[in-house]
Amino acid sequence: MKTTLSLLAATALAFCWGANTTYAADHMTVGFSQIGSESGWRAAETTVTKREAEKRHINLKFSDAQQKQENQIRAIRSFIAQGVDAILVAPVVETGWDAVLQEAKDAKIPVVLLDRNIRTEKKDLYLTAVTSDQVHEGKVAGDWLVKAVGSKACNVVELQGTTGSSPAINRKKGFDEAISAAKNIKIIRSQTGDFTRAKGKEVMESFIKAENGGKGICAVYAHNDDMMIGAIQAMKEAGLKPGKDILTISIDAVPDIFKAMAAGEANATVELTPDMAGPAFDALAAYKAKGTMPKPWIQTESKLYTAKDDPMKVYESKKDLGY
Ligand code: GYE
Repeated sequence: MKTTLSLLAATALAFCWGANTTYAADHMTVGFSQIGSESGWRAAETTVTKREAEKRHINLKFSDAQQKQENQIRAIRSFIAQGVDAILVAPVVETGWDAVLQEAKDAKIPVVLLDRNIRTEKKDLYLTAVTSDQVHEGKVAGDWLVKAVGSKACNVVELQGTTGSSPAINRKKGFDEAISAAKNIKIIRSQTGDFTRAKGKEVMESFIKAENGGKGICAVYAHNDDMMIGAIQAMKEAGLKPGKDILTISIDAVPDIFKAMAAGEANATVELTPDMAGPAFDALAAYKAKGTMPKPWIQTESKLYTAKDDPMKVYESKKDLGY
């Protein structure tokens, strides 16, 4: 009974997306609304997306929104007007997408979300989302810190990602859950560094100033490595020893965090692959060619790396991953 129902639902969904239209699986024209290049990871995602499109003979129309949602919405409308075959969106924040994604749906243009999610009541506004489990990433980070500090009292400062973005919301949630049972670990300051090195450095400077020159800080949790790299700079300029006096845990596993680990200035990171476009293009090709409905969420892996994992070897290996 269940199978029939899900088959019916899939067919209905496929129909409303116009899967009955025949498309050439390759030589698709795909519009990509990218957030910007706020971090090394985001730049790598763009590189990989362009490379994967080329490999698949996909005509990619790329738009850089410079971190602004209104630029993303404008780009999506332009893609719709151009009659592209599909649209990729990395949504800068979770909300405010219903209207423009409804326009894409009405134009029978499938949308795939990359690396971030949206919050909407209407579940059929996108074909699938290719993202990591960001709550899990925060939990992996928190679990590492709980193990690293043992029963020692530990005051943590947190550098949050972009306000209102799914990774910032979810990575905070997961980390808070992981440390909730450890009464000796407390987040004493938490502020957005907007996923950038510059803002991460600036906010960390203010934390150091507010916490007796950093003496009150036992660890930094940053929602991405780029903010951590900025924070490491701030700690060193204040005469502190990041990775030693103050533990560091962040997310993305970009090459430069492994260089910091090799120098004894960083402790751990949770890996996020920059290759979200490969699975997205594969799902789109199957959908266009055969009407195959992908799973609503294509989840990417999250692996913990620490300074014990031969950081320079990992650093070298990152060159093939779009960095
Ligand atoms: O961690 C960060 C980028 O959306 C999960 O965005 C992505 C995050 C990533 O700015 O480096």
